[in-house]
Amino acid sequence: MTPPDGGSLCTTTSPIENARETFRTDTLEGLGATPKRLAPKYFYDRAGSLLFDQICELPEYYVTRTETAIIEARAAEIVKSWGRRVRVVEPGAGSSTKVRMLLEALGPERCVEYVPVDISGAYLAQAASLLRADYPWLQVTPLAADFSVELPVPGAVEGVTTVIYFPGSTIGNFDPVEAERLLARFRRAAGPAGVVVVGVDLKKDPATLHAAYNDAQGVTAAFNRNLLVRMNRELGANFDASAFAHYAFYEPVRGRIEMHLVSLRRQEVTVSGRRFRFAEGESIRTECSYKYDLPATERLARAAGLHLLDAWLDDARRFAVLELRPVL
Ligand code: AVJ
Repeated sequence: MTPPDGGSLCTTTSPIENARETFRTDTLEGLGATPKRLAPKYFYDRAGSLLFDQICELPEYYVTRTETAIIEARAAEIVKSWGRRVRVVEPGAGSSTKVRMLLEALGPERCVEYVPVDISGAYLAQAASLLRADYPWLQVTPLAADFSVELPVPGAVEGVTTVIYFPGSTIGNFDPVEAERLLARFRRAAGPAGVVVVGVDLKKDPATLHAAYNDAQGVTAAFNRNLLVRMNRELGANFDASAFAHYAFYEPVRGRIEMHLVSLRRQEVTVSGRRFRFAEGESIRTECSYKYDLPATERLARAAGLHLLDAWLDDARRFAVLELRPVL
């Protein structure tokens, strides 16, 4: 018998199989589109996450270093207005040292809970146990979810402020419409008395931006090409990674870095049993990384029902940590 919704009778799909199927569907759709594209969230398999950690250490990649320095210098000031009892929720929690500085600034007195949110349950469990070991007083409640789709944070206890902490300029990966939706989702998850803290990379000299995505050691190139390796492994694809060039540039009209993988020859590739043709010089866009100025972040926040309460910048104004609050 066919179920009424026409779906499959087999309902026992593991989260891993589920994630694999979403990767497959998104990839086939993106490679079938003109121009070809892939979603940057798929960079972060195990190898990709390690490569990203390496990117954060590169001399050209000022982003992480700058944001970390801002948080380190201003943590006490940043957490000051968050209320007496605080729950920190971190969508896309990385192996981040940044949130640790905030948790420490809050201390056991004020910090009642930390909720790391990540698609990968395995990753989350590991991150949670590391945090529990370093902060025995901290209640860590991992949440497995794709925050770009939903952020199912349980309602806060009365008297506890929910802070949605979204560092790293990950917001830059979302186009303006998606970024507005994402911030509105954060506002709802934080609740009317909540706080949304976002790290954004700022517009600057294009040569500095260009260098940050074209490092001399080729780590960013390896990070970009790893997506091909991942498709080969997880989707039974047959990409020849050496037949694609890493290409990244700043596009000043939209104010974004674009990363591409450019086919070095005419070729045909099979992904999950489907064939895709590449002309010589044809590209797959793998990432957009939007850069903001402060007025643009204010407009974005407003559109999402938030207002800019405070902003912390480094002296060179390369990066901003924004505190947003719901417009009541
Ligand atoms: C994690 C999205 C902030 O856009 O700078 C780094 C990812 N891509 N180098 C960024 C990235 C290439 C990064 N974000």
